[in-house]
Amino acid sequence: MRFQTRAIHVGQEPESKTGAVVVPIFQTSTYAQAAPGVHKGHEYSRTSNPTRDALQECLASLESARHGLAFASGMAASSTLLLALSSGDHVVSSDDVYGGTFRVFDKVMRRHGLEFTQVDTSSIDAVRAALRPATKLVWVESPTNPLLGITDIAAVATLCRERGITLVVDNTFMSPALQRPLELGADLVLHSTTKYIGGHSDVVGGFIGTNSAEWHERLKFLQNAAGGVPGPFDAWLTLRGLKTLALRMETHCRSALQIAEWLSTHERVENVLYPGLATHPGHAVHARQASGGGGVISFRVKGGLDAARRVCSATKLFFLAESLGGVESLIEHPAIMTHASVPVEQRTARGIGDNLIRISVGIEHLEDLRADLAQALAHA
Ligand code: P1T
Repeated sequence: MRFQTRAIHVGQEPESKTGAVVVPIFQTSTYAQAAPGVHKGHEYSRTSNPTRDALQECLASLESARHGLAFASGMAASSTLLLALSSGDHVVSSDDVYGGTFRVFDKVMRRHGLEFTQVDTSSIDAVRAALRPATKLVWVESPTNPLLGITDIAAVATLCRERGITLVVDNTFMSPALQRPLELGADLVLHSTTKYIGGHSDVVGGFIGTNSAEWHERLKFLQNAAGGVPGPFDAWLTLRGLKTLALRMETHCRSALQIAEWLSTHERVENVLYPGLATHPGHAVHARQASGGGGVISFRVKGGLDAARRVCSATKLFFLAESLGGVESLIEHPAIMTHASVPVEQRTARGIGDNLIRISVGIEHLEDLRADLAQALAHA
């Protein structure tokens, strides 16, 4: 079955008792047993729930993964993965990652003895140079949040395989409709399903997929032991979102490319970061490993913080809000909003300056979106 068909059918057989064609919301915390230990496959909903099972099976299939685990949020997925490491283990990650990911590295896991080195993973030499005997995990976002940097996933996967290191790719910005890291050699694929997968800005969730039975068993144990699971209704909303993922991504990509091209010629714009543009330094690698530029664009306005603040406050259709990947367009200021947890010196060194704006291009009509940005940029 092709991707679009699997999105609608895998894990979603009509319900056996009634024939309901939509997986029901099994809103239950526990399951009756016939005798102690004798049950129908479910004991307690932290451990497993049929609605969550359907989501895990379907999303695993879309990521070309044999196994999938759903979590209460993207950060719950990330934290659970990090719990698989031990004190003294070392992690190499992209230097540009979601602010919350940086925060859990720096402010939480470091206290528990994990060590982190952040490098520009678009350079394979930089990744190689950062590896240590204690390196257990390489953590890549491609494209990165918020600067849309691109990493050659297959090249990093080869390096990791040679050294026996696990590679995890946070695929949130692409979704499996555009990029499937396991097919490129990654060991684990991670998502904030809050974004494109849920797709409607009405649910928070996370996911990890893998083809390694060993990693799956470790993470499944930790999913239950640490308990960061999604409720049945959240799993159901996410599964509903998946059904239209491929359709939505086509529009996100088409509109974002047009807006990125238009912004590149705008007099109030200093530069545009979008991997779908031929001028992006990672464009060739991105085009090889993904089938579209996605819906997120970052750009720098001329005039500094005040100008950026005015633009962000002036859009009407682009809501000023954190997050991305929903049907509605969003605009945000990374330095003040999503990446405030990154110390200012690090932000500045990486290029997350006060004039950087990030937009998530939704599926509204392109001309309405362009007109909204045009009137907002007039305030810059
Ligand atoms: O918000 P949550 O579902 O916990 O997911 C965290 C997360 C993980 N990975 C990436 C690449 C992300 O972008 C996020 C969340 N990001 C935002 C909320 C944001 O506005 O960038």
